[in-house]
Amino acid sequence: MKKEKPRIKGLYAIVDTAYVSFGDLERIASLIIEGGARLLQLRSKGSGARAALEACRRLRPVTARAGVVFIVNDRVDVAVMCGADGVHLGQDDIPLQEARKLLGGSAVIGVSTHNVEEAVTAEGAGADYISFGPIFPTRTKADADVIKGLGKLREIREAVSLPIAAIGGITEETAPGVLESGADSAAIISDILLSPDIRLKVSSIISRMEKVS
Ligand code: TZP
Ligand code: MG
Repeated sequence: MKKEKPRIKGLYAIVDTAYVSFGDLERIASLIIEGGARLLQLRSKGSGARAALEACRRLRPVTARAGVVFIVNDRVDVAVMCGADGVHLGQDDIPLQEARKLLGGSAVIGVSTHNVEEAVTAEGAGADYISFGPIFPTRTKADADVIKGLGKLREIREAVSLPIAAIGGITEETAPGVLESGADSAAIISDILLSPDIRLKVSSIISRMEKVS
């Protein structure tokens, strides 16, 4: 029987090597998974393809054992080589259609969007989900677009029907409001990775999100 494609929904945890050293990736990913996350992305900006591949090859078994969807940021080549479930593409990365040819129809492909036009284009091109943000101010992404707020998120919700992962400055406290404004998922980096108790933080975020979804 054909495996159903995972749908992007709930907490989308991102492990970012700006906050986690390469040697600590598996331990942190395991805590996030123990906290209940079902979606995990590796984001390793500027690390070099070889280090990213090595990191993904270590994280793939950790996520696979737990049945957690594993998505690689930016790099289609690394996603193919490590057998990830999918890739997340920025507006300047390889076009979605090309990524689809390399990864196949069953891969989950997400695209970063910042306005209605990009969201509609990504949907038309066959994205499985879009991210939209930054919703709130963030210190994680230096070159982040202007802050969108929840009002713009509602506009995106009106414009497309594919799953939306809101991103940027989202915390345990603000994640429920993001869902109430039309997002299917909240992508979170620093509120998780800077927490002194990552497992508890993840489970608290999830239980708050479950109350509104
Ligand atoms: N894209 C838009 S904002 C952002 C990315 C990758 C950073 C989100 O990180 P944080 O720490 O959850 O604000
Ligand atoms: Mg990118």
